[in-house]
Amino acid sequence: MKAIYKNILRSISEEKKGLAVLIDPDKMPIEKVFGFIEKVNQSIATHIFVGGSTVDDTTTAILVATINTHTKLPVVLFPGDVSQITNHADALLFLSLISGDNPEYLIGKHVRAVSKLRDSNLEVIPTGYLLIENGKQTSVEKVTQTKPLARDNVQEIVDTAIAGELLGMQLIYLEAGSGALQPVPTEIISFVKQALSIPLIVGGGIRTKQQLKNAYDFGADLVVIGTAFEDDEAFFDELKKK
Ligand code: 1GP
Repeated sequence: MKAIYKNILRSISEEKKGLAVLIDPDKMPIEKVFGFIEKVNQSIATHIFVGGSTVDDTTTAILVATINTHTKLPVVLFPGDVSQITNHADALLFLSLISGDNPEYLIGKHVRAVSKLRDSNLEVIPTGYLLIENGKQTSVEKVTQTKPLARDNVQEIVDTAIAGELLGMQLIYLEAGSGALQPVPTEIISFVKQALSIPLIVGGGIRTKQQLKNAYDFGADLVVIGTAFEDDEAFFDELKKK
């Protein structure tokens, strides 16, 4: 087992929660990286995730290399597409969109990723990715041509997460979608967490310290926040390391 996943497991055993700051290469000009990463470094963030739905490979590679020279935090790819896989990162969430039935996002893109992974040192972490309905269409829905799981069908969400674990996924990620109006409901987080023995990631629409606390209190092991930091870097001030 490689270091980044091992550290996530160790944090859980020590009851420490994780926070990943998500950087979308489309929205982060290189000249802004230094100042932004300084704020990340001074915050309680434990990981930096990089990914977006529409960026090209060179942009992501340059951005990840630049981020990595400014931080000691693990930089983890959260790719919207195979083209975003770069060796400059430390790890890759190898995402399977198990809430949907599009074979491209269950196996197709994974096969195409292999030529990029063959000679790489990236830690590859198989991750079951579940899109949860949040009231408006998300870009994941549009890009992948899949429907999210209905938020009132908790049993189906729990069963999908368990199926992911049984398939050998090492993480389960409950996603409301970037900029979601409402985060994943705490009831869903709680039921899914109780059903799993692997770590649980929650993201999408978390904009306040209280929403972050709620996600942790109800069972998220690692929370991902992107839009709230993009919209207002002052949010980092509320999340400073003590
Ligand atoms: C999106 O879960 C992440 O894939 C983060 O969402 O941008 O809404 O924080 P936000």
